Amino acid sequence: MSETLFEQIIAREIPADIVYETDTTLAFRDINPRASTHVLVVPKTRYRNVAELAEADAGLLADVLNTAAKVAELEGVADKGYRVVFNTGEDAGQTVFHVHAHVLGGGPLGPEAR
Ligand code: DGP
Repeated sequence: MSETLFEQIIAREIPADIVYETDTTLAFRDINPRASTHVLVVPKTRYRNVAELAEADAGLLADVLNTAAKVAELEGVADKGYRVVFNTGEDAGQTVFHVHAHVLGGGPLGPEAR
């Protein structure tokens, strides 16, 4: 598998606005935000999509979801509501093939916030 830019962000080879980190996950702001809170959560180990991650390492998927919940708390959107989205495959609009959760919130969310 060739490297994606998320491996470079994890390795600090390219800059990102990092909001939270654990031993196994990294959370950073999306470069093209589609909601006032729009943070990406990635596992530090690469899987192409959430299906591959779920099959290979359910514990790591739980880490990603727990980090998403922590980000929602830190961003102040946990109480009013937020969305966690895994675009999976080209038809869903997945452009970076290192699994990532979009955490979206900060106001009523329309279909553009995915
Ligand atoms: P998806 O379409 O689900 O594969 O989402 C990929 C997201 O990654 C997209 O919303 C834009 C974001 N993105 C692309 N390049 C960069 C980058 O260099 N830095 C950051 N922070 N986000 C990026």
